[in-house]
Amino acid sequence: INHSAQKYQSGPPFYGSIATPVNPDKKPPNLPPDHTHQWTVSVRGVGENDISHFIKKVQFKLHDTYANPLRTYTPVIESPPFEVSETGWGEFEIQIKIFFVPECTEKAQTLFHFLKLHPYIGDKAELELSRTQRRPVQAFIYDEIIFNEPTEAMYDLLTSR
Ligand code: SLL
Repeated sequence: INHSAQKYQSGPPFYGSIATPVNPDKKPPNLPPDHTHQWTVSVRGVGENDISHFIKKVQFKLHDTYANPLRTYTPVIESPPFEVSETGWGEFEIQIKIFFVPECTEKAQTLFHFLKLHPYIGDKAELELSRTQRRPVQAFIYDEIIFNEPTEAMYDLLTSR
């Protein structure tokens, strides 16, 4: 039994989005006419670092303009990364709420990600190239989840991988 753990920092979750302008010559069949981009928002561990063993579920809350804006992913059913792929026309903030397994007595934690569809490129020629080549626009960041005084069951779970 390990009583020494005051704090446990998990491997960083890595989350964000990648968006690609729709190619007008290869439009997906059911694409609404005003949808200009395809995108995916995801949350995952970094490299070997699995985060799914202490996650019960992940909820992504999309903008209200989407049908069923709340999308839920459960590790026991779906395998990681937890992600949502959609099409759309606009940028907005996505709420990513992470619920932990019952061993962990922590409350759910919420991350916020601003879905980025358009590149921030100052140089006009570069911006034009990015558009004409339909380059993907990525916005990912690392965060950390810190468990203060984890329960013993949780500590065992976290350190068993
Ligand atoms: C705003 N930032 O504040 C914008 C909202 C919402 C984008 C952007 C929905 C697609 C659909 C979509 O792309 N929403 O029709 O399903 O006004």
